[in-house]
Amino acid sequence: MFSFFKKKKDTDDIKKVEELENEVVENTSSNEEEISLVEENKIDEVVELEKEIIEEIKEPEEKNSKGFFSRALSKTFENIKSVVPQKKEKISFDDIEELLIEADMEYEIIEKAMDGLPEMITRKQLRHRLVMLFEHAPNVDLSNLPKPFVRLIIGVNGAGKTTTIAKLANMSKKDGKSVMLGAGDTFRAAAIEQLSTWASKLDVPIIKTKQGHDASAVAYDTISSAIAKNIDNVIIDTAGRLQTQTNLSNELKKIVKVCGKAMENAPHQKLMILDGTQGNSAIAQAKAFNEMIGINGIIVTKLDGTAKGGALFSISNQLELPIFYVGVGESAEDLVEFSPDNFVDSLLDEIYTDEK
Ligand SMILES: Nc1nc2c(ncn2[C@@H]2O[C@H](COP(=O)(O)OP(=O)(O)OP(=O)(O)O)[C@@H](O)[C@H]2O)c(=O)[nH]1
Ligand SMILES: [Mg+2]
Repeated sequence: MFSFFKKKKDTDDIKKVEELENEVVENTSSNEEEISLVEENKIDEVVELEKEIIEEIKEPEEKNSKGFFSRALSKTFENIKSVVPQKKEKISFDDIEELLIEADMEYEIIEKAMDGLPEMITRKQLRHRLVMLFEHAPNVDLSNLPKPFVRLIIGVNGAGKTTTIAKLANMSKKDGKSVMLGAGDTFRAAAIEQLSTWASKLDVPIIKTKQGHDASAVAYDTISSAIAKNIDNVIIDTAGRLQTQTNLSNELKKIVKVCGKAMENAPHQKLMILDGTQGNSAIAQAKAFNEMIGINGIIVTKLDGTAKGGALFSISNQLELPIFYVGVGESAEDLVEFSPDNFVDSLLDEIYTDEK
C-alpha cells in the first residue's frame, strides 16, 4: 500500500511515515473494528506526509525544466517581451538584436551569434546560434569523483559565496552525500558566523578558526578532517576582499597550494561565484580571479532579481568556462543546475510560436 515511499530519498520522512504506518497497522490489526479517533488522526498524518513527499519528489524534476527557467528569469523575459510583445513564427534581425541587447547580452557576442543570419529569423536558426555560444566550454566529467571532492568557492564580496555554499551543501545532502564546510573567509568574523549558522541549520560539520587566522590552515584542517571521517564533499569558503588585491591574490594562491598538500590534486574545482545582477560587468571580475588562480566553472547568483539574464551568454562565452548552476533565491533550495538547452528554449518560448 505504501510501497512508493521506498523511492523517497529523504530518510527522515520515510522513517516518520514508517513509524506512523506501523503504529496504525499495529493498533488496527489488534482490533480492526475499533479504529479510534487517535488512529484516524494518525492516518490523516500519514496522508499529509504522503502529499508532502509527492511534492518533494516532483520538485527536482520541475527545477530542471524549461518552466523553471522561465519563472527564474521572469524579469529578463519582461524586457524581451517589450521588444516582441506577440509570439511569431519568424522575427526580424533587428528585433532579435534589440531583444538580446535588452537582456544584457554583450554586443560583441550578439554580432558573433547573428553573423550571416537572414532578415527574417526562424526559431531553429536562432536556437542553433544561441546554444553554440555555450559550446566551447569544456565538459566536466563528474563520474568517479575523488573522495573527498574538494570545491573552493571564490568571488568578490557580496556575490553570494556563503549562500551558495549552503545551497551546494544542501544539494549534496539531498543526493545522499556527506559534506563538510571550511570557513576559509577568516577576514571577517561575520563571515565565519554566517557559514556556521548555515552549517547548524543544515546539520553539516564545519571547520573554523578565529577571525584573522590563517585561511589556508582552515582549508588544510577541513580536508584532513574530511579524509579522516570519510566525507564525500568538502566546500571551502574564501574572502572576497582583503586590504589589497595583491594580498587577496597571494592568499588565494596559498590556499590552493595548501589544499594540494592536504590532498593530491585538491581543490578539484575552483568555482567562481558571480552576482547575476551585475550583468556583463561581472566578466571583468571573473577574468581577474581566473588570472590569479584559474577557475574551473561558474555559478551565477541572484538571477531571480535581475533583468540581465542574457549576460549568461557573454559570461560563459567570454570566459570559455561552463556555468554549473544558477542561484534563484535566498533559501538553501534555490540552486538550479544550468542547462544551455533549457535556458535557450525557455527564452525562445517567450517570442516564437513555433515549438520546434
Ligand atoms: N535573491 C537572491 N539573493 C541571493 C542569492 N544568492 C545570494 N543572495 C543574497 O545576497 C547577499 C550576499 O550573499 P552572501 O552569500 O553573503 O555573499 P558572499 O559572497 O558570501 O559575501 P561576503 O561574505 O560579504 O563576501 C545575501 O543577502 C544573500 O541572501 C540568489 O540567488 N538570489
Ligand atoms: Mg560570505
